[in-house]
Amino acid sequence: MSKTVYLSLGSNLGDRERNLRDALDLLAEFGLRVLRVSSFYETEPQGVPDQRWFLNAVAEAETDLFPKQLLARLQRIEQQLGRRRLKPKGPRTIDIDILLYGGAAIDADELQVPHPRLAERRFVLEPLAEIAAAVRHPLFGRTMFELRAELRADLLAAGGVQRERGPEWAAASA
Ligand code: GSY
Repeated sequence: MSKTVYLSLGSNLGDRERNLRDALDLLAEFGLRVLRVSSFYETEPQGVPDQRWFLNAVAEAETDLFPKQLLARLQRIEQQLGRRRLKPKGPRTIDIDILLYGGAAIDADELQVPHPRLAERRFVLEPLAEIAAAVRHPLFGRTMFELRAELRADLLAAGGVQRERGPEWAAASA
């Protein structure tokens, strides 16, 4: 049975916008139906600060793939786009994370869903709340709108996030 999934996409190497758009195109080729895409957000790097800002977005998609199949497809997309990771938490061509897989809670070595840092990442919550405000976190029971509003003040201050391009980019590229 098909599931609704939410994916986080981020890039801070090369042509970041091209990388996000190519990844979104490849999702459709790899067994997902992309239903909605957030605006693109220019975001301050979290973790390792001394690197270029990221371009981040969130996509809502439907898929019949099981979670680990989905993870494997996303990793193939990252490889196809020439993902390079020069150091942990450092610059990367493209990063695609599974944020939510329906209402599932998965705690395996290679895959944790909901994404364990979803509720503390402004670069995730800002685009996620834009397209899925009423969706509830399967473990915390809070909506994405609430989680976005409840982000700790220090994280808000630390994580610069600016809406860069609205969903109209999709029409422009059609
Ligand atoms: O897994 C996410 C990669 N990543 C990002 C990101 O996508 N955006 C921002 N702003 N900071 C990040 N730090 C890491 S690691």
